[in-house]
Amino acid sequence: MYRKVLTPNFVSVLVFLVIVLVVANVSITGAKIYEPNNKTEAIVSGGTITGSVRFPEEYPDRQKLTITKDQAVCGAFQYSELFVVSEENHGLKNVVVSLLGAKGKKPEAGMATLNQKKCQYVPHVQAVPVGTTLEILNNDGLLHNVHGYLESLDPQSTVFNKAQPKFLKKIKQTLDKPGTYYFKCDVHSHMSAYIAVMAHPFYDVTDADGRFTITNVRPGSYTVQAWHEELGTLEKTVTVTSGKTAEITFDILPGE
Ligand SMILES: [Cu+2]
Repeated sequence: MYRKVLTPNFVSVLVFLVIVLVVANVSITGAKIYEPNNKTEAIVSGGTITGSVRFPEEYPDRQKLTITKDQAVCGAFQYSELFVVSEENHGLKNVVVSLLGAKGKKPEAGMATLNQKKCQYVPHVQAVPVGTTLEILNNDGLLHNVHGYLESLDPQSTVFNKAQPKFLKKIKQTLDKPGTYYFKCDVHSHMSAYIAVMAHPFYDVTDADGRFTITNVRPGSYTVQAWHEELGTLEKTVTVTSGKTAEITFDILPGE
């Protein structure tokens, strides 16, 4: 039987397959734009997009939130995280910056934390890969109620709603859909947080100077979106070149 299988026909099919594989490999190699042209050249990676979100003119003051409940733990007031603006460069913190329609290796999901500290969610804004397991912590020694929504605070957008009494230090929740999750505490109405859940790795959240950096972007033209909880979205287009850094600034003008 074995001899019969190894007929000239079988051998020619085998040779044909080997040729196909060799040709396919050559064309795949040819399509890899990040490969160096020769061995002395460094491997060229994608490009970088960096920049800031800022108020070029007037900017809002940091608001004070009056607290009416559990003041022994939470205090009488808190500074709002809504508009945290750098006095140095007028940069705006807590803005999610991402590439629209970007395709890339799906980021690996891991763990993230949303802490409840003195009746405040920490951090106020974060961005994580889709599938991330969120650990919601409660070390305040009092009752919170974590209410999670997707994309809006419409009651119909509820994705989970969990009471967290003082003895329940940790709740786990998987963020399994891309989009922006909104968090409110149903016990303390001033508490809010946002988590942008991403299906690609091209995003960042602005720091205290309003700055962001997105790395390893495949060369090409993109729309970059900046999202802020109150201001909504701003968009800019950018062209990314291999190994280079493109700089963009989102100016928030009066009325925006
Ligand atoms: Cu609460």
